[in-house]
Amino acid sequence: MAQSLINALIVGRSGNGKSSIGDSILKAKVFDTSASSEENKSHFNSDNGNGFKVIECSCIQDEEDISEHDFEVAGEAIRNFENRTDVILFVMKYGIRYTQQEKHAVERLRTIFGDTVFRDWVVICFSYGDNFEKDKQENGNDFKTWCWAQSGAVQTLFKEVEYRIVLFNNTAELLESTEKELKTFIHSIVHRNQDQHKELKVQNLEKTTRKGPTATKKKKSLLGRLKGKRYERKTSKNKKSTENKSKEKKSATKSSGNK
Ligand SMILES: Nc1nc2c(ncn2[C@@H]2O[C@H](COP(=O)(O)OP(=O)(O)O)[C@@H](O)[C@H]2O)c(=O)[nH]1
Ligand SMILES: [Mg+2]
Repeated sequence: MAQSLINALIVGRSGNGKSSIGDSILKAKVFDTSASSEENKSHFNSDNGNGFKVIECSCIQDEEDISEHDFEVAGEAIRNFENRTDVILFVMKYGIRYTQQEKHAVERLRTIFGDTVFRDWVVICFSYGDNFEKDKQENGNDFKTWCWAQSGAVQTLFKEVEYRIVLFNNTAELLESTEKELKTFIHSIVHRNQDQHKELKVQNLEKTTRKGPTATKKKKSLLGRLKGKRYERKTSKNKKSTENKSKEKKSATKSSGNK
């Protein structure tokens, strides 16, 4: 670990700032922040020596139904790290409400990597730290205070990640203090997972993307599972959440500037 790069998988909803946080961490403009992409983007910066290899992973899509492709994208990212992922950076955007879509993204990560993924692997990375600074000038609260002050589902999520939460202002150079904080959180994750011999794995689908005589059969069985009973239950739940989503959209357009 000391000599090798930290393998960081960046996930989150499109537009939340994954590419920008990737750039901030690598201290270089390498990701494309102008477009969202279906493909994994892998980068590291050997010049500045800050020790990260970063993959922007597009396994979280806003679509109601999860697809086999989402699992494959996640699996491919992990293989790109030669099956040693150190941390998942789950990107959220400061200044927007914790909407159904955000919850949906959280659930999707659990579906792909397992129920304990947040506790075991995630550091939450907030983008739009510049907006936070503006709010701070008005109310004087620092970021930790803001995190503790949140309630409901987002507070539950914060607890689940044991308050491993880092704020990024991607419009400015990465602060030394931010980098240090991030690395401290990552090291705690890495040490615990090494002690417990844990490896990040894609649920159910691990072997299905491997080429081989059984691959087709396994793919079929996965599709069966996705379309089968267990999945139907999820889908009907999702349908409800879509209804909520549209209700929410309506109310969001009515109220502006909510945090
Ligand atoms: N003001 C501000 N804009 C940001 C910040 N982080 C990302 N953005 C902008 O948010 C948009 C989406 O960011 P991007 O990194 O492409 O998100 P992605 O789709 O998750 O990869 C881009 O226009 C970024 O310039 C930030 O910290 N502050
Ligand atoms: Mg991007």
